[in-house]
Amino acid sequence: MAVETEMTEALGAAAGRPGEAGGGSARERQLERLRQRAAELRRTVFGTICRGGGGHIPASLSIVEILTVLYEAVLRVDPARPHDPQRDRFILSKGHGCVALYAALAAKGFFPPEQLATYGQAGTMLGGHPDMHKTPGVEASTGSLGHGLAFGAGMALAGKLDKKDYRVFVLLGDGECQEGSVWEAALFAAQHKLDHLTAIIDYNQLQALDRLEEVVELAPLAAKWGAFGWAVREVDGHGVGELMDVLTAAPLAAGRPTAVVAHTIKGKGISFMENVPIWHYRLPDEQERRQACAELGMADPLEGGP
Ligand SMILES: Cc1ncc(C[n+]2csc(CCOP(=O)(O)OP(=O)(O)O)c2C)c(N)n1
Ligand SMILES: [Mg+2]
Repeated sequence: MAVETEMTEALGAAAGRPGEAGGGSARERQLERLRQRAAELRRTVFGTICRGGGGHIPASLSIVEILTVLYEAVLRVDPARPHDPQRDRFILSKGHGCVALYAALAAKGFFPPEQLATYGQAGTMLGGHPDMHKTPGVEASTGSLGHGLAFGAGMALAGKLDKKDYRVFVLLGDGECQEGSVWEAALFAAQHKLDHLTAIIDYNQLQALDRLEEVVELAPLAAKWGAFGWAVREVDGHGVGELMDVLTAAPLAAGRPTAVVAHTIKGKGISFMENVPIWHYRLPDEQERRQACAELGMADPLEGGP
């Protein structure tokens, strides 16, 4: 199966085994392919939101590499069998970043990429937040922050009780980690030794229209997950090699859930949006759109671009 081949290659490359993966150069080729896929995803996100007439551009751009690595090199999922009981599960707990998820699911083959053009239109299956009852490949309906980790912990517990070896990955926002329900789920997962559960935290230091430190500071965030009994690793959330290494290695410790604190930049890839809170839910005007397109290397989506 293609997914397994990619997994084997990823693991072999991560371990630097010559022969199996062709050594460092095979790894570098794979990383370059992932970078290109991430760049494509970024363009798709921007084009889809501009055409759809609204959405969370910076929140989606923040998680592009994480989703690319997950869907291209980590998750054992098969679009032909979306309900396979053995499949890995992915939950986008920060549901407002859904356009990046839709783009990743379309690229993986869960639905035709042409469906992305329906985003923002009446009756679309691709709403402003993910809906598991409408969109193939979406495992949990999210958007109300603070619930994805509990969903994921339940799935991981079910897998453990059923003696299945699927893994569950949950992507959370850092502002979302101010919700008490996140920490209840974290306690629960550690208590039940859910080592098939991995939380990835999009640590971009912004929450909607403000900075974390101005609202409720979370630092030291990695230490907090550690104190809750999780095995923790901090990575560059835009570094595909680091992401692939840690996500293919999970669980990092037997009997403990894994937390990956991913340092990211909200709005990554569009210079005037990077780290600028006002862009949380805002569309660029014509001049801004042209500049963004030039930076992303794409044609203007309102004039026929991707
Ligand atoms: C329970 C709940 N409260 C408030 C909101 C409104 N809201 C949408 S996005 C967002 C910011 C969340 O911050 P973070 O998790 O850091 O996501 P980022 O802004 O970095 O994408 C908020 C408060 C929500 N969706 N759900
Ligand atoms: Mg944030």
